[in-house]
Amino acid sequence: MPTLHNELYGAMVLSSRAHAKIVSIDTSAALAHPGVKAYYGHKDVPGNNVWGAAMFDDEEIFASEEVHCVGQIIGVIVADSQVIAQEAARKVKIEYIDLPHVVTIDEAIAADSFIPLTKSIVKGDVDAKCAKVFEGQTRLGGQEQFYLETQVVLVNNKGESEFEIYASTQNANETQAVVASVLGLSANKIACKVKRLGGGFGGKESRTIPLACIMSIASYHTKRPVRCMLDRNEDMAISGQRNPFMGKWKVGLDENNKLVALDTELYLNAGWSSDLSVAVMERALGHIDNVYYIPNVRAVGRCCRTNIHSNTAFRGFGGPQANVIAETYMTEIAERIGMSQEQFREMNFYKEGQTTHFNQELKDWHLPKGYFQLKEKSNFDARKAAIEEFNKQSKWRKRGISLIPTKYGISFTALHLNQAGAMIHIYHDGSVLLSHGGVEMGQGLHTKMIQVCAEGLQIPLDMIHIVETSTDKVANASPTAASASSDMNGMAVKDACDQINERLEAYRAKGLSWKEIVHHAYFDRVNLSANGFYKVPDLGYKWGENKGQLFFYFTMGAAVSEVEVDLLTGSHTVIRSDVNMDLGRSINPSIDIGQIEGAFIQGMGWSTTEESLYFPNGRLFTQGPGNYKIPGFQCIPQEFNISFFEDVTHESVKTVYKSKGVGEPPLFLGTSVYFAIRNALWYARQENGHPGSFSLSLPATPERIRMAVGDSIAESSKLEAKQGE
Ligand code: MTE
Ligand code: LUZ
Ligand code: MOS
Repeated sequence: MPTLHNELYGAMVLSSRAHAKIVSIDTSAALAHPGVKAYYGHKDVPGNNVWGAAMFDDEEIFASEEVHCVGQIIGVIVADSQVIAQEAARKVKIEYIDLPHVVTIDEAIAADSFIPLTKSIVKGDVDAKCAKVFEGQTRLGGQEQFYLETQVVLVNNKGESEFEIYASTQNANETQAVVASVLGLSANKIACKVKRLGGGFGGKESRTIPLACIMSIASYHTKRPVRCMLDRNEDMAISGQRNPFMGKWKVGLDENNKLVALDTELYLNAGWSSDLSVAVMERALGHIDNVYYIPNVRAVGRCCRTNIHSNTAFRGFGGPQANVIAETYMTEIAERIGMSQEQFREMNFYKEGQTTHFNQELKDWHLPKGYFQLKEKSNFDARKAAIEEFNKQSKWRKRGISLIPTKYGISFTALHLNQAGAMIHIYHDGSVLLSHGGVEMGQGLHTKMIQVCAEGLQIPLDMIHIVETSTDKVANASPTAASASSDMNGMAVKDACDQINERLEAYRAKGLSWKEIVHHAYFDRVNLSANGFYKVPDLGYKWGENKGQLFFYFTMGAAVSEVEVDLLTGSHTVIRSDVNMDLGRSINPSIDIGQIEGAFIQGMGWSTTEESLYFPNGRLFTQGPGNYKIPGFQCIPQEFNISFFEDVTHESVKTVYKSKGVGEPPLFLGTSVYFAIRNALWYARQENGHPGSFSLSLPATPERIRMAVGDSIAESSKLEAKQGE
């Protein structure tokens, strides 16, 4: 956006300590810097200095007495330009007294440092009799969202206590609400507007809000527009990442190797504040079964409070983390009982009509069908045999293959968020201005909403325009998240179309063109605007009671990946990946294929090359693209095939045009690359005298792969790799 008249820039003053008492703040040198207008801290907050993204208000906008992580915001320097503001911000001198801190999940457990809300799902009796019992532990790391556009906010103080906020947020409504609270104003004075995002991936579901509040405070006091766009290092250090997880599991089988019981404790690293972490844990608990029927389950989830940036939503939101833990216990148990991976999975698949551990009946359960379609299409059995042959011939290069399924529950686990609104204005020339509650972040939501509107009003796509998402067009919108935005906003758009169609019915009956209809209706004084609304029906899960529906439906799919691993360097190449998914009746297959590809690559990056590391003092080590490796072009599978389930019904799916949410569900399937790498390592270990099962923490970086080969070189240089949490 072009610079506004009189615009200022805000640069944050950040904590350099993981946990400390603030003794003094000296801003004199910073304020003496030419071009600097002001410094604002916690004493300058006109309203409430405390907020929270979900269940707890446990975050200060500006740290007052104590800091809880490196990068926590203490104050803001406002200046004429970005360079001046950043330079001056570095001149603010802060004295601290250090306090004890924890960085990892293990340290938090040892220090008993948890967010005080433990969630659990219990069904049946986990102490039921089992023929065999297996135990293990799975660890997986965080992930930086790495949207191309970093967090950015521009606040315009319009006078008369009115503020306009342009923010890179997936959550305009909550931005409006929290800014109002922080400024001590009512929500009707604050408008938050979003044109589009250069990617969000969950990282802008809540973590843009503090930035919006701070720029609003600066704009409030200076009475001028204030902007801030984090640079990449700042963004990575302070705006939070995917929650790392650790899962302890104990799994019981009957004498025929059917799953009988799962007893599991999940831990996530929340960082310094609760943010969305408890909701992430709820979703994780609901995905710990993946696609397997387990009659007796006890799943307990605890969120560790640590002294790192506050971790947050990232595409999948705890679902992929739980699915990884599930597929790890499936993989390791298959190895321990000496059964083929595929056979052990297939015999434990849910069947139509069975209920999950959260007591939801599976309807239109086509996972087994789609899985077998993929197995056949990808020529799985023949390729597996060919890999065995290849591996017999090749000592230092091994190939591996995996076939990994998933199901993903669509709905916000927080009931109230499952609502959406839309607004349609038809102008006298027949053109339509469409607004809905969702944000466009590259996922194609606006395109789909225009399609729904065009279908609803029976007019061409090019007569409809969406300008932006704005809290003054659609109020109380939920975040654009949980892959539910097409479903929910689509229904709200359809509702608005239905209202208008009812009013225009008489004109349509006359066989008039659209322009004529609108023209006549206008002169007859017919209301040509409509406000659509939708609430997702049937939901209402009760935690603790384990009753009521948690998800509206499930999106499901499976992936096959084949890799070749260089055992000497630990590097790998993805030879081929195939994905087969059930997306109902897709509104836009091109967009959906793009979503599957993008999510898959992100899941692949998370489970292979992307590793967040911290110094023991709590500072993020992997703070830029130089030492945090997202997938590049050469990482993409050399052959990459996407398809949809064939020949399946969607009787129970009550969404708009029976389409299904797609944004997050395929992400987990990217870990099929990790499981293929693990499979290649299994062959290597057999040869190197380490038959049987083994654990491989995620991500499978070259270092971890190399050390897992089990050859004499690796054995003689064994150093425990530091965990990614
Ligand atoms: N695709 C692109 N290109 N950019 C994004 O930021 N975010 C993902 C997914 N696909 C994202 C994306 C996430 S985290 C979610 S929840 C969904 O899109 C949200 O949009 P939807 O509800 O319209 O699917
Ligand atoms: N956000 C949220 C989400 O607040 N609740 C959810 O259940 C959710 N699920 C996926 C992604 N974001
Ligand atoms: Mo997506 S993690 O629900 O923004």
